[in-house]
Amino acid sequence: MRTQVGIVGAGPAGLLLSHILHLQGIESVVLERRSRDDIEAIIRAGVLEQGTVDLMNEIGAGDRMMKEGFRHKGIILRFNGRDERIDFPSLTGGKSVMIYAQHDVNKDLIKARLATGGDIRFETRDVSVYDLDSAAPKIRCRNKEGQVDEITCDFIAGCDGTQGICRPSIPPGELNVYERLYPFGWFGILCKAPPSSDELIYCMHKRGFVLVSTRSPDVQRMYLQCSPDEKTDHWSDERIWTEFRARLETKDGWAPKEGPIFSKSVIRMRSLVVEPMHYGRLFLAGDSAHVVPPTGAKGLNLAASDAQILARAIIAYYKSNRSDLLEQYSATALRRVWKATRFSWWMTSMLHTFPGSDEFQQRLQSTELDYVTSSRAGATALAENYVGLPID
Ligand code: FAS
Ligand code: PHB
Repeated sequence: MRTQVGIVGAGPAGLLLSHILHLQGIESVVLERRSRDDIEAIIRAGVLEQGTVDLMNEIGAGDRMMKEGFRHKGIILRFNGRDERIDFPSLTGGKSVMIYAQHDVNKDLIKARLATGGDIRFETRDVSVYDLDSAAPKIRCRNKEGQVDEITCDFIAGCDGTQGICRPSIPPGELNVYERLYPFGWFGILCKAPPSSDELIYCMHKRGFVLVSTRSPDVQRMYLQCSPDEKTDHWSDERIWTEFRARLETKDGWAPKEGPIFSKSVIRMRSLVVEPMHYGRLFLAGDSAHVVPPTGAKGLNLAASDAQILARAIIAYYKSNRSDLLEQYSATALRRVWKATRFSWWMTSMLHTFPGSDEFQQRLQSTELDYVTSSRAGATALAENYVGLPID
């Protein structure tokens, strides 16, 4: 069969790209190895930048987000037992963020795609891509009935995440890989409890970082810094709450709202960027091209901005017979990717306790937090990066 754009991966990058193209009358086929239920249940990100919120509304997939999501106008930085708030609207000309879970974003996009005749093939196996440097790149795959399909495309979008097949399909030597591994991970929990705070708390503590986030009025998402190869079954609920209480302690005796924990997972922390983000007629978008530590809440949002930049270039190709935006796609996307990579590295470095860090290092980090929260220039730099930098 033939299509205009073959998309590998039905995560936020692939689904957004497919729907934006559809709204401009451009056809695509999305191939996804997981089931629809899996995609709609995945526990990942939870913060949407202003730009991602606007995009979801522009493409007509934002209604439930606007009803059920939580608009957050700031975050709290906790260090040395005290809280300092960063107010987004006053520092960014009115911008804010939305707390809305990634699996809900996926769910809304899949619904919007299927409601408009979208071709998403779940449980597709053995996907491979080839003839990438030809005018007719191809995807071979096995559908859930076991039949082999071959799809000839004008373009292939590699939206298959960090463990996908698209990036490794680019010949060796064609890509430069920039990577930084962090000597810690995040121990993430979901628990049945009321919110402990009206806004997210990013807490720096010598026992390790903590993030207090949320999902709904009765489901909370929290993370604590742990060793990169931590085992979830070594942590009883009581041990987890003891650690949260110890690290989140404030001078006025603040304590988290506790409740039964129904999900525990360990997230590894790394920064990774590959350049360029395309090879021939294969274009990488989202985690297939870059990974950021979640401290800056950028992963999902970068997938969205890549999809927007790539869609713009593909639309210009079909509508105005222009290929310059396609040629510039990698450079345009990478400018924003590196800014988000720097911000995520900076937040991670400022807020985590590095193994072997001495008193001097800890003083530097709390002084940086003191500067960022007491200087308008410092707070503005954090706020404008957090709510999302504009797309060039
Ligand atoms: P995705 O990984 O979301 O989607 C890629 C899709 O491609 C998947 O559905 C996969 O099944 C499919 N695929 C892969 N290989 C395939 C193949 N061979 N054939 C067909 N389909 C294939 N960010 C945060 O801000 N906060 C968090 O708490 C957070 N937690 C995370 C936890 C984990 C374990 C991971 C991996 C990431 C987390 N992130 C988090 C970052 C996350 O939000 C990503 O940035 C976001 O999912 C990127 O979206 P996509 O690029 O669409 O990739
Ligand atoms: C989340 O809610 O999952 C979340 C929020 C902010 C982050 C990372 C994760 O920086």
